[in-house]
Formats: sequence, C-alpha cells, structure tokens
Amino acid sequence: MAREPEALIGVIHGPNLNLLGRREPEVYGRSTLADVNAAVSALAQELGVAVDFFQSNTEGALIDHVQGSAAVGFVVNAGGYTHTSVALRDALVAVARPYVEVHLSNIHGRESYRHRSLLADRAVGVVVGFGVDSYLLGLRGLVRYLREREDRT
Ligand code: CA2
Repeated sequence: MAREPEALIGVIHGPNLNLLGRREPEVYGRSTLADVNAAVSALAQELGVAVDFFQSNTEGALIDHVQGSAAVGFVVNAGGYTHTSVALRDALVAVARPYVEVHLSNIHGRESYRHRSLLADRAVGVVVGFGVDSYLLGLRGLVRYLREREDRT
C-alpha cells in the first residue's frame, strides 16, 4: 500500500458511539468520539495514511457508507450491530476490503450476547478491551497488513 496520504482508511463507528465520554464512563472511558478521532488522525499521520470517519446510529446508513467508500480498508467498531447485523457483515464482505474489528470494552468479559461477533471471522484481526487504544492498535495492524500484502504482489 502506498505510503502517500492517498491511501485512505475508513474508520466506522456504529450506534451510540456518539455518546462516548458522556455516559457509562466506567465501561467506555472518558474520551469522547472527537477525542478518539483525533487520536486516530494523529497516528494516521505518523503512519502516512489518510483516514475518514463515519458514525451512524442507523444500520442502513452504515451499509450505504461501506458500499460507497473509497477506502482501501476499514477499522470498524460496529457497536451493538457487531452482535446482530448480518447485513453489515454482508456489506463488508461484499466490498472485499480488509477490515479490523475493534471494541473499546472486552466484549468477551461482558454479557454472553456480546460474545458473538458476526464480523470477526472475516476480519484480518480483532482488538478488544483497550479503550481508545483498540482503535490505534487496529489501525497499526491494518496498515501493516495492507503494506505486507502489497509487498507480496
Ligand atoms: O466495546 C465496544 O466498543 C462496543 O462495541 C460498544 C457498544 C456495545 O454494544 C458493544 O457490545 C461493544 C456500545 C456502544 C455504546 O456506547 C456508549 C457510550 C457511552 C454511553 C452509552 C453507550
């Protein structure tokens, strides 16, 4: 993958993540979504990639975004849709761009209905439980994956 900023990574935030920092800080921390995006932007600059951000509380809007995106790969926190949305999974698989699934919390240490992810088996990697750092680790992993894939071709 090119090291120029044209290589675009899409960062996708699912439902309720717009509330970050305002509710349930004991579970999700005190950072707001703007803080998360600022940290991801700073790392993207360091890594030499461009990022765009999309948050929606609506399943169809997330799917339309995935279908219409010019990104070469995605960092996805699908929120509650992680556990329920066959349609979002289908969209990610259909566009055939590598993605990393990330979660602020450790979904495996929470309610059993959060243990299952409909996205994980097609992801290049999954990062859970590190708060904002889950996004940063996910971005690092995705960029490395894309660059190693390009080096092989
Ligand atoms: O840990 C994560 O990142 C989650 O994707 C967050 C989702 C949850 O449904 C997943 O199981 C795990 C929930 C996002 C809701 O975020 C809020 C933030 C502040 C206050 C209320 C909800």
